[in-house]
Amino acid sequence: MHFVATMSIIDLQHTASGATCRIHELGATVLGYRNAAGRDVLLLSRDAILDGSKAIRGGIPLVFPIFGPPSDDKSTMPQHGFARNNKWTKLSTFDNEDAAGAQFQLLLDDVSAGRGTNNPWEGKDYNVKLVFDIRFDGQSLTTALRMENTGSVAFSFQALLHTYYAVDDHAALDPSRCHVKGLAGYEAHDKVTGAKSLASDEPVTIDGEVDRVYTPPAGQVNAKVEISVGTAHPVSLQCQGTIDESPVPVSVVVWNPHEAKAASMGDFGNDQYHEMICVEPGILLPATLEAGKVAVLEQVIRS
Ligand code: TA6
Repeated sequence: MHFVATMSIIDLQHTASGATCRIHELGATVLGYRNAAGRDVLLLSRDAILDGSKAIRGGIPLVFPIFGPPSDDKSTMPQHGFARNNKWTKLSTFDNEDAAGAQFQLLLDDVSAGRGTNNPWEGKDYNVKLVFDIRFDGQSLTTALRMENTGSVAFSFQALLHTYYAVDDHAALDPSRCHVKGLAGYEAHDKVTGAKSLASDEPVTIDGEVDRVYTPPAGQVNAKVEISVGTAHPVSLQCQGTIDESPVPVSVVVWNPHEAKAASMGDFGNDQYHEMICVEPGILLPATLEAGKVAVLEQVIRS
């Protein structure tokens, strides 16, 4: 049993609207956001492990510096990198008329889990400061991951906000009540079948295990999608990414594990594939951050 640092959960309220947000120090993972209408917009697995020993299943896990498994199979860095596997430091919280929120930070020096070996993050060449800003009001939740290359050499990276949306009424597999609009024209890479195709105007629905990376067409940078989540009003998602203040393309991953994969995840309720859809914006195309430069990935969720 490896030592697990004591970690806490921070509960925030936006007094003016009554909206609330809950954040875990592990990975600065947003566990939940309840809007002014009292709806829980995000899904946290009922079996999520919250003792700090494992990345949290649900809410908004932060993915950095890699998305998916390492491209070099000699690297032992875990899937989705180290940002979500380490204790972040809460720098501040706020609650005013307009919004409430918090700021968290993770320095590479404080990364004790998930750096892995046989990869350039193992040594002292790379350095990074991650700052995560959370801001919410009665109808919206904004999360922004700021990555600053504090080292002396450039590094390549991927970054993604792995957001789990709650779907009401167990309706995730009902195409009329759960779907994603706004990905027409993107290139869809289906990680289940390996197929690549041009996404049509048809909404993306959950008809089995769905694990697709949608890459925007040339010239498109920001992502703007609408997510139907059962009986509630659709959620709108806008996301932008910048490197050294210049916009970069934002890809969008849509994932639902469906029955078999849900049953194979010990930290996920076997039936919970009926009550969630992941819509995950990220900087996934090859990206390099020069020494001293800053990248930002920001999503605005309106419900
Ligand atoms: O959401 C896309 C994805 O890469 C899926 O392939 C699936 O692995 C999911 O992330 C969850 O990954 P995790 O490492 O959190 O179990």
